[in-house]
Amino acid sequence: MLDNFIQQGCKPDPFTRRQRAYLEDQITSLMTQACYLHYKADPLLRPAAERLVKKCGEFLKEVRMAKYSETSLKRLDSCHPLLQKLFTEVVLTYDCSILCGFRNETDQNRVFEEGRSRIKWPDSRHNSSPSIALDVVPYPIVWPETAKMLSRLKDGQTTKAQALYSTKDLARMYYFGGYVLGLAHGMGIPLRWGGDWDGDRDIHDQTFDDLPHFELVL
Ligand SMILES: [Ca+2]
Ligand SMILES: [Zn+2]
Repeated sequence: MLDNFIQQGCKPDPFTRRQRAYLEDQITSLMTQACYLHYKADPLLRPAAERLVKKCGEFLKEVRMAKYSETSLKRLDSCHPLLQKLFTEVVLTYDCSILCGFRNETDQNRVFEEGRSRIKWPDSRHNSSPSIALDVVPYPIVWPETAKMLSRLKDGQTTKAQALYSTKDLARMYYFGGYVLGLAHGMGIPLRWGGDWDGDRDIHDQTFDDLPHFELVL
């Protein structure tokens, strides 16, 4: 069964979560066997065992990375290797979508005009290549615009349920921000978040919130 999966390849992400969990189990077991061979068996077998461990490691990485959509992966590819390392790890335990990595001149100046960024090209951390900033949100996404649109449908009256949903969604952003910061700290990756720019754990001391925004402090 595993061979069939390997022959099919894993692009673009044909696995369900259950299949992925199965694959990870199988590969981990293969790696354990290969490690055993490597340390206990005839030295002549060691190169083959080492190759198997390497191949399994690469495949495991690919299977894990496939949890992002192709669009998210493409955006992640435009980012600094440390951001790639961190967010490859994040998605394993917290499903999320990457909205933006590198941003070109047109896009940067557009988000400036729209008030979504305070910075014009080429001064944003999204403007270096590879990008040292990344915008990412927990999955599934509920845009504030969607909540507003729903409320307009009710003659401008936001229902209690909609208001609660919108508030909870904001809470999810803070939950995710804290989670990512904690993981980055554990991995020794210096990270700044748009929900607490000065990193003093106080989220009420800033005038501009950019909750999906994470950047490396280099
Ligand atoms: Ca702060
Ligand atoms: Zn950003």
